Amino acid sequence: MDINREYRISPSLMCMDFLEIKKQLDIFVEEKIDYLHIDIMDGHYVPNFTLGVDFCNTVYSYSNIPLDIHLMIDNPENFIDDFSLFKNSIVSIHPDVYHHPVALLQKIRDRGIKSGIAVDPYLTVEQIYYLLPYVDQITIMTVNPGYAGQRLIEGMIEKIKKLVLIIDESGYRPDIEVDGNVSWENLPSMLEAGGNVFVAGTSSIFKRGTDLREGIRRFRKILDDFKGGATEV
Ligand code: S6P
Ligand code: MG
Repeated sequence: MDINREYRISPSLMCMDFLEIKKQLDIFVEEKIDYLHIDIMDGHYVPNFTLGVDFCNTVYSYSNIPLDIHLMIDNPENFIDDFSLFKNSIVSIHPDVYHHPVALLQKIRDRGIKSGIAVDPYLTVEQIYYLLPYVDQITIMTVNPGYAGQRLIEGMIEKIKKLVLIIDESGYRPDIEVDGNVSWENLPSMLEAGGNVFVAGTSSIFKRGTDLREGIRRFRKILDDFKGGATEV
């Protein structure tokens, strides 16, 4: 894997304290957070509802931080235009939800933003091989889509390693995002496996009792130490 990879933190905004949104966005800006991970759920594809286009608009216009939009919805083809308005941002679809994912990914890139796929725990990395030319980021779901606060699904670290192998062989260089239970305990093995973008939720920076700024700095230090060759936490 490329040693010049960038390591990024993408806080999951569904885990925010919604009574303190502005304060937390200020911290993200001050701490130079790379992405804001926004989970979009429709109550059909996943059994939950979360955030929507208005929320994306509000946090993007206030913070100017690129959005990492994770669509967990049926009929994503109807909503690409709505979610592709944010410069330097990325829109990810679950490829198994639509008959022609290549066309959808092309459509996202045609809007001038980055395209991504989120890979459900049951899918194999071989199943997404032919999507590699069309994606800037691959999100390995390490929990079932739908809720924050779940436990890491067995086998998913192994899957990240397998993904690295097929990516290396392909010559494409998408980012590998890890989404779900990225805890202080799990982060080192997710890094070792080959992830480089990490969704930070209730397992780390939004953990009860954690100071958000300190949590981000602790997270960043783990990434920096890893990049610098040290893997100790
Ligand atoms: C799950 C969603 C995720 C969660 C994230 C929360 O459907 O896609 O992005 O928000 O996993 O983090 P944690 O640390 O609570 O698992
Ligand atoms: Mg997500």
